[in-house]
Amino acid sequence: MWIAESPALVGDAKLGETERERFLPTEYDAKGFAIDARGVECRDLACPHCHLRIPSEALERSTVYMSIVGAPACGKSYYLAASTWSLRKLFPRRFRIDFLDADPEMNRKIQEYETRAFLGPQDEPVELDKTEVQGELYDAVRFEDGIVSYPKPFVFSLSPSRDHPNIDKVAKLSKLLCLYDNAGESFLPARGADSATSPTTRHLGRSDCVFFLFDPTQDARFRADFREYSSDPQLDETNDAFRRSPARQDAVFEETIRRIRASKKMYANDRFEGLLVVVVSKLDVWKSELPADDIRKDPISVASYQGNDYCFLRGDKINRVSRALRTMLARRAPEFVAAAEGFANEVVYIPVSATGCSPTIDEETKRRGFRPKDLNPIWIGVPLLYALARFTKGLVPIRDAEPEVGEKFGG
Ligand SMILES: Nc1nc2c(ncn2[C@@H]2O[C@H](COP(=O)(O)OP(=O)(O)OP(=O)(O)O)[C@@H](O)[C@H]2O)c(=O)[nH]1
Ligand SMILES: [Mg+2]
Repeated sequence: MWIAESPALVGDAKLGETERERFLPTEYDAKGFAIDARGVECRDLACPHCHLRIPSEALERSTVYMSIVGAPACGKSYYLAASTWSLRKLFPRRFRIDFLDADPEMNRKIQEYETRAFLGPQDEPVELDKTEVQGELYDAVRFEDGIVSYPKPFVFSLSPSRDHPNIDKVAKLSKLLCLYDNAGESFLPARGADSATSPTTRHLGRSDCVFFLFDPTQDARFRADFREYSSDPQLDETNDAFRRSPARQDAVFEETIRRIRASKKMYANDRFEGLLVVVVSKLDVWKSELPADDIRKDPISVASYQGNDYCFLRGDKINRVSRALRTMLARRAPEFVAAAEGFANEVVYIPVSATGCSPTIDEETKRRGFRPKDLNPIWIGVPLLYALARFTKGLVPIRDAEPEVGEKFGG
């Protein structure tokens, strides 16, 4: 459907009286854009089912859905904000990929997260709010049978820049990337956490890739060991200033598997065909568990081809860290590793820190959080880069070694 442009055409049966009118056009201009009942050319599109706005590029490009899953307070919102903020720089600068908001209005909340965490007064601690299960991150749609509350998606458009090595395949390589920031409560095994009237996590059924955020600081077995060398306040058993999940992370993971199985209509012996990335968060707290040299820098190398420098992901470095991280997890949470590998054919373990440092409390103002000037994320873009390298062959190059001099780049 199209969204009327003329200010006189307001009101929609599903979205309410203040929304602009949705309509099926009968008249178009020479470029194929609809003309509304008042003769005004329209630009915006809406879904014919729920009437919510969709980015116009959705008609021309395929969409890759990726789900970010995890218990309350495991670091999902921080992960999302820090990774999109870092990829906005990394994609154009190093990978020659344009990474833009497909619709700035739809991505407003994520821009707010980024601004708040990274661009505010540099010396004052700030904290991102807990994600709520209702409110501005949801759209209410009135159907005949009742009101359904949909989580708002964040949509990014990805396309090779003019100097990308595979620019000749621009139509095939350009994608929309759709992500959601759910509240951890929506993933808990509780009645009503996800339902037909509140389909908060149904994106799981669509996802090609699931990022399960495992936060070791939420597990007493890890906390006990980490306390020996880290003073992060989240490790302190007596400090109740920091939120903790009411459910164990393996229970959240089991519930996630159950929902994916149900919505993808999988049989008991079927395995998940997509990619499961176990993103192990808050790496700044426990980085001494991994070889320092392996995580000091992003696993990205540069190669020269026909006089230009191109960046590519180092699959071998990511796999090496994944193996070390798997060992570290299996020692303390073997049930989680077994469940992950029993569910998906392909599992990769990637450590990240969204902040690079621990939260602090300002002595004077008593404000809690992170000072923007102290933020220094570690490996934060890697899970998304890796997933994109897997799903859009040729957009983000990945290799297991430096290429030979003059070897054709890309592919
Ligand atoms: N040390 C450290 N702490 C972090 C990091 N990321 C997040 N935190 C802490 O973890 C808390 C929870 O992070 P959020 O991103 O809000 O967690 P969430 O998963 O979005 O939580 P819900 O919205 O309740 O589902 C934050 O307030 C931070 O104090 C990190 O990279 N390192
Ligand atoms: Mg959140």
